[in-house]
Amino acid sequence: MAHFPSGFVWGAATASYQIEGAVHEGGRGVSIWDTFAHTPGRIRGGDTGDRACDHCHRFREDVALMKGLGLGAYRFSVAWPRVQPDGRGRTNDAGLSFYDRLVDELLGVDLQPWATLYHWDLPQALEDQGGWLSRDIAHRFEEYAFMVGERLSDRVTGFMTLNEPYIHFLLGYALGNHAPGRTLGLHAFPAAHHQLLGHGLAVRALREAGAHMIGIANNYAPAWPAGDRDEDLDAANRVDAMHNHLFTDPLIRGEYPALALDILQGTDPALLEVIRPGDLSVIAAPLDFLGVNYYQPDYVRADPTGPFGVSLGRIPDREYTAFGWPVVPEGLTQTLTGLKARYGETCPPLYVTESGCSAADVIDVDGRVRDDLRIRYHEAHLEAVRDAITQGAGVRGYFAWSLLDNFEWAEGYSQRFGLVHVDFATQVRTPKDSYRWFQAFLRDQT
Ligand code: GBH
Repeated sequence: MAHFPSGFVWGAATASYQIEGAVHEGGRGVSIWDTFAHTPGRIRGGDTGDRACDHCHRFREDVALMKGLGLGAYRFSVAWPRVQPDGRGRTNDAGLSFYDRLVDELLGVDLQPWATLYHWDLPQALEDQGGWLSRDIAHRFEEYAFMVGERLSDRVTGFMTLNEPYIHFLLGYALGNHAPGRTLGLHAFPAAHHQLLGHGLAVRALREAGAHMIGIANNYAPAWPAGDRDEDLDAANRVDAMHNHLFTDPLIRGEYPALALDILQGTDPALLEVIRPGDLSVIAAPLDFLGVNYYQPDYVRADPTGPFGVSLGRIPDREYTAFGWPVVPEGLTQTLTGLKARYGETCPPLYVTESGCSAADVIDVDGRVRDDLRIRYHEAHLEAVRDAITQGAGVRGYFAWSLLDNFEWAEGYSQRFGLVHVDFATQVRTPKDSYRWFQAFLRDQT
């Protein structure tokens, strides 16, 4: 495979609740994911993140694994309840110290730390006060962002405010398959707006705290109509508005997409009252980069019974991951060039902040972990990134999801996304074939 531009950032990504464990240690508060995972019936197999990859105790080993792979960067998330157990007021110094040690360990071996402030593990105390449905939370997030920024901005390369506000809004507040498990349908819109408002306030707070490279990690999916009926084309436009544009137009253009406003207005005109004068200029705080998490296109059919009048289907005739998601690398090219086309000169530099797949591992008698699907997956998606660069989308980095097999939310430990296999009973880490492949690929890049 041809070479990537020099200075291209190569990394792996993880998230706090998915790997850290140590949920009762170091003064950490309870998060909505602790509550949700301990509610019977929510997570496959009754799994929880109580121990996960025990990363809090094993982070040195995990950093060494990344170094061994040849990566130059690591995207992790900070657990809000570890740093501020009640989501307001008191800082928990032991929690901040953990991230201090992690960052120093990374710098010690020349890995750039990239920190996400919020990857869905809200302090339960804030959920009890309305969570992201309540406007106050945006200010709580601002305060928390400043706290983390003050402590880490002298050493962290890139900050991301939120991870995938769309997925958090949709699965957490509209459909309920993620924490906090609310099923409000489009009446969950305040959770979208308040995340965006919190993002804008946090960008400002991080800058005041000395951060210089600030972005967000959004989930993107090109909307593909499943048929050529006009209804399906309309349905695809609605999904594009609600999934992609709703969480990006405000950041870059300072306005909500008209189609999304129509859809919300049609659901309940009162929903738009959460947007107050001045909010959009806060939300549009200048960004240094835009993080792109990509998995697959939305394959859309008109369906009056579904949210925003659509249902999502499965793209036919593809290779499928262990999750059943189709492998569609050209959707990543389309996403990256689409962002550049929509926002033009105002499009911030792009980083792929997540890309990866779940694959059933085949473990040989000698302990070798074969995951050919994952190798094909990353190979094809890297080629897709190169195509986007050739077509003029400024892409500056690629973070594989994920470093380790981990707690895959509602699927518990049943879906494995890691370049490194984790035996959850013993916590033994074993680099998979994809790890070796990536290592060879990176060696070839220099
Ligand atoms: C990311 O979310 C998360 O940031 C990360 O924490 C997580 O572990 C990782 O992805 C893997 O899941 O085929 O119709 O069911 C990704 C959000 C939502 C993207 C579901 C793919 C599939 C839709 N994903 N979507 S469907």
